[in-house]
Amino acid sequence: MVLRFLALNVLSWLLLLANVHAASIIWTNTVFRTNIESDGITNFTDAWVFELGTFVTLPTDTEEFIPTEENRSEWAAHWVRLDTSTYSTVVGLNFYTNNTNLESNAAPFVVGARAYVWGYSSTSANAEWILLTDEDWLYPEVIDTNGVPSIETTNFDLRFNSDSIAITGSLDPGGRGPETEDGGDSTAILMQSAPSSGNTGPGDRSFTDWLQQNFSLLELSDPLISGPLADPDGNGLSNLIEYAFFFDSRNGSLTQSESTLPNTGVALARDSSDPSIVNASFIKPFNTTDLEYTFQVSSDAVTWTDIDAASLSRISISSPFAGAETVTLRDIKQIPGLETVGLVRVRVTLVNGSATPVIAFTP
Ligand SMILES: [Ca+2]
Repeated sequence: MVLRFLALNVLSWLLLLANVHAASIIWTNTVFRTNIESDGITNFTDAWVFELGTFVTLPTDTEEFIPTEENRSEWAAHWVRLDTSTYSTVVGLNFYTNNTNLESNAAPFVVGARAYVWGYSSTSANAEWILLTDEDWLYPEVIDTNGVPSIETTNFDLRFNSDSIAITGSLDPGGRGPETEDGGDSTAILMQSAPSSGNTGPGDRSFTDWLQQNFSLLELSDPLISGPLADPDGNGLSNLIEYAFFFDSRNGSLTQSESTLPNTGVALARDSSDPSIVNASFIKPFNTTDLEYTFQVSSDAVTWTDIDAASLSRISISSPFAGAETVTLRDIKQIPGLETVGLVRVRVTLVNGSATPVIAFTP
């Protein structure tokens, strides 16, 4: 036991050393409480997703953007996410939680910017939301500790008996908090969500939302910078591809799917249960409103065809992390022409109303 403890300690220090320029933020809600949807009956399920972020004022706004119940149709376009947590009902914990490292105070996560937690049901037909904040939830300063590990942690805790507020939805709707020293009333409801009334949610993103969050007003007016097929960061990936596959628009690096998404967008991998089977997969945002994805195959890199109807049944979708979907085409060697050698790519079509659809391909 002693050895194990020491080993873990060394590991923690290594982790801290690797993050000397980061501020650690732990965000969570009080556990073992009840959280319900607006009908007063349905408990939050594991399909609930919580995002930590902040709201930005866009170049097109005439005044500072502050989220209110009245302007909720505009929230999604102004939202910038820092971290995501799925909600867990395991053993009745009933909580969201994550520990994220803020790497810099670059906008919008400047010192003192207000943090918000936006929770939503990702499955409910009449989607439910709760938007939480607290006057103490302010983004901390990221300090360069000059090689000395920083162990300072900022906590954004959602509790009874605090200054936290729900901008939509409500906290302690039954008035049965605050908590007492013996744990209080364990049946007290901490969070109750509200119907989102068909508004665009944080997971529902359009190409326009993505552009507004990544480009200035001047850049938005220049199609050579912000057009769907433009490549302002020169990484060989168009804006459309970067939007469709979770790339960062500015430095060509990958964003939150970094550990699992290859640079090409499509990954070929042997099946975990049967190494003779080769699967093709890609990761996409789970709730974009204006994209169509189609697998295409080729045996010679010249002629590309959409996968046949028989192959469509071998597509499966899973969730690698909150807000994302992995789309897998299983056993590509079963596709005619690909028995021994072949290539797979994904065609992405941007469908935005009356405009002509824009098409891009993964490399
Ligand atoms: Ca690019």
